[in-house]
Amino acid sequence: ARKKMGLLVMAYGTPNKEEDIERYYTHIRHGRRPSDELLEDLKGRYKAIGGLSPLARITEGQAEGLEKRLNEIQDEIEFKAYLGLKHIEPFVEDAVKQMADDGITEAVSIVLAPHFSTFSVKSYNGRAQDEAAKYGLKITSVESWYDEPKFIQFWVDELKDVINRMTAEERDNYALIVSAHSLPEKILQLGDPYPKQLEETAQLIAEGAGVSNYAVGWQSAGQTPEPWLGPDVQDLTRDLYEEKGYKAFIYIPVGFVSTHLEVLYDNDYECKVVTDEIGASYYRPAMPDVQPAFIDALATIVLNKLQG
Ligand code: FEC
Repeated sequence: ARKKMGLLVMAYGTPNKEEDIERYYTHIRHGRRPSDELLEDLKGRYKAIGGLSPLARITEGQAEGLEKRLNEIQDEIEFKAYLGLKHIEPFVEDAVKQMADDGITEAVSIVLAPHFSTFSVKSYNGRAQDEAAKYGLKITSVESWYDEPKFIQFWVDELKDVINRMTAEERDNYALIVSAHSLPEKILQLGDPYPKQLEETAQLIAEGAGVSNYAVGWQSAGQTPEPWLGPDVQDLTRDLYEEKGYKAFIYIPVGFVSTHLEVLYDNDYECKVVTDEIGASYYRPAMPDVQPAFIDALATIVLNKLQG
């Protein structure tokens, strides 16, 4: 018989209904309730993308798809997926407890975000390990997977598709902007690998697609007075345009893997406001979501972790 193993899939989470927005935002802010103004602003952004985010459905599809793919490509282990979210139910802790209740003693975990940071992946993994320790459950955690060749190839193929769709004039004169969620600049003093991993991801994708005109930027920075990693993707677009007069911009928000608020609003709305203003075309390839090539990349990452 196949050996049973838990597959803990962790992701950010999103409000499931409008009434969830306040407590979700409060959780993101470590328990500090947002001001009415900040809350209204966030509600307005969800409204602008059609009410709520498609993230919940996509995350579930990714977890299901990954479980299915893993059980398809090998026959030693039977994986059972559990979804654990950072900021809403089912929380990471809920998922770990459920695994223990189901009699699982060994699990592998992966965060649906490619780059390691003390603020992101480390906190997901820490919460999972703390909870697992209560039940003597052993979890092997993937730490980062941005450089998995199948993942890079996924974006190379998407990028080439977009370039093929461009007009000849745009193809001669465009820039690629590769971005991730900004974090407070203080991570740099902690020696956090996050910025370097983003830089490396951008380089691998650009090289793979034969693109030399690319830049790395940051997006979706928080609303706090402390400095955040920059340049912001909107400012970067303007600066690149002023320097080179590009006719088109391609955005790859590679720090994310789903079509959610930060992509639908911060890229497809906010960056497009800038490209419209300067008269350049806006391109944003499809996100990985539940595309088979992406799910296969995730399965490879999980198996390599267990074999390594
Ligand atoms: O509903 C959706 O579609 C939600 C999508 C969503 C994703 C996401 C990913 C990341 N975040 C990261 C860090 C921060 C830091 C703050 C912060 C704030 C927000 C707010 C919303 C939000 N994030 Fe998020 N994030 C998503 C949504 N995030 C909403 C609150 C309003 C705002 O600031 O825009 C700042 C907290 C503070 O104020 O102190 C820091 C990182 C990721 C990517 C890695 C991951 O997915 O875990 C890093 C998706």
